Amino acid sequence: LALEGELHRALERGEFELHYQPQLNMKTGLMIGVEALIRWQHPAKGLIGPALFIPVLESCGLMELVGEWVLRQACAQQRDWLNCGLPPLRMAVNLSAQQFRQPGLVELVHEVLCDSGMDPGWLELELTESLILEDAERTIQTMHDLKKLGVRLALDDFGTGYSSLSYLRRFPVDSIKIDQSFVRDIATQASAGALARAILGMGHNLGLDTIAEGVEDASQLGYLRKQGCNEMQGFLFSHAVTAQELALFLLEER
Ligand code: G
Ligand code: G
Ligand code: MN
Ligand code: NA
Repeated sequence: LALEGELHRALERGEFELHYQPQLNMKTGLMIGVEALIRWQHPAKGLIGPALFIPVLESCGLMELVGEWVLRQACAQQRDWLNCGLPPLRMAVNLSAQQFRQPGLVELVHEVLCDSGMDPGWLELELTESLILEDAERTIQTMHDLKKLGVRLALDDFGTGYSSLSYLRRFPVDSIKIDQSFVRDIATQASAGALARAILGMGHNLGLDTIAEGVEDASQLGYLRKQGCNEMQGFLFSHAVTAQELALFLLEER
């Protein structure tokens, strides 16, 4: 496949970049973290989003290499901002199910933390709910191994999978991310609102941080705020931006 070869070259030539989407603490209004999102700066086609190339990376066996690059880049960037005197930010990195199952993942995360000098508590790995379904015992073991490194674990796209709620007790996660699909319809569809409320209540009762994703307008913000949601992410606040733009946001904020 032509795209495979192009992706190989993209990695060699440094055409991948990370953009960072702010996550806000609604009590203080301040940025508490960012989610790192990969893009491909294609020499001819311009900026390409991950939905178009991550599946290809996964099917051609390149995801492991690119995933390592993402992790290294994200941790180095977090340290860089700190070194510039900016306040510490949580750095969230997405891991696909395939990446989560790759041999040596825990060792890799450990190595990247050591190499970057990043405090592990500021790294959050976003995992998808589908992992839980596939091989729960092994997943729990890997999660515990990752927790021993001191990193945070988040369940991404929460509510869209089929995981039994009772599993949530057994998985050592720190936070859950309410899926965009519920947030989108939250103020207009009773069922979406009810689901979001239930997830917030459950998160609260289990002592988990709960962040709403895909917040795009003031009515969604208002609804979520009323339901006690303290962390939000979405286009209402900011798209994913370059590292330089993010540093400017932080400087303006403080
Ligand atoms: O940034 P955007 O909304 O286009 O991302 C689309 C999808 O790609 C999302 O599901 C997101 O989790 C995923 N994604 C973005 N960056 C990464 C990455 O670095 N690694 C993995 N595994 N997935 C990513
Ligand atoms: O699967 P994951 O949650 O990692 O996906 C993150 C994706 O969601 C990114 O591609 C990001 O660009 C996108 N995203 C972030 N905020 C919003 C938003 O407010 N609205 C929409 N439609 N997409 C968003
Ligand atoms: Mn995510
Ligand atoms: Na998500």
